[in-house]
Amino acid sequence: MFELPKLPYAYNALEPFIDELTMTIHHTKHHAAYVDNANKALSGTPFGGAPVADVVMSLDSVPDAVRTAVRNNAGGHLNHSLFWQMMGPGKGGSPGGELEEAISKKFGGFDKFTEQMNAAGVGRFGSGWAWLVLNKGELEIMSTPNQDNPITEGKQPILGIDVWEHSYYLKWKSNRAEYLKNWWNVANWDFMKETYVRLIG
Ligand code: MN3
Repeated sequence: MFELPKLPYAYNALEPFIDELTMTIHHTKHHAAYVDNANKALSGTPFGGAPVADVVMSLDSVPDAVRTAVRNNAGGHLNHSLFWQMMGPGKGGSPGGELEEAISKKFGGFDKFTEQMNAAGVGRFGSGWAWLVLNKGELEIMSTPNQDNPITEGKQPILGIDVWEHSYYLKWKSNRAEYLKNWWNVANWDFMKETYVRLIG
């Protein structure tokens, strides 16, 4: 059974970039619903006690009857569990270290990287995520629809930004580009660097 993880900071901690009401609803309603619905879909399947990343990695083996529900809700649980850790109060700036070197080399500089991530987020039609992933050892920017996570296609997520309207609409209204521009002020690079170093280990 999955459980809703505690938010690692207060609901108002990411102000003014992400507002308290958005964070409260996003965590206590949206994420909580993904957890509940994933538990319902997986009960009675062999995946009942499996870690959420294992489930999302093995969607092909999930019974047909519940596969779509698992894809959306276990995916939503995994994505948001990562997303809360990818943000933090008093964060932002650039990653430094090996991750920044790799980003600069791949994308032609850190600013070019954030521009391309923002473009991936703005370009995602409807709901989804913009991602920085490792694909066969290479950094890559991509986006996914709905609650799909890159691990389903064998890519390792380093950073994911939620571009569902529920993640920005109360504050930024229809301006997803402005939300994305401001999102970098809460980027918790310590978490992304830890992930990167573990993956390239
Ligand atoms: Mn969301």
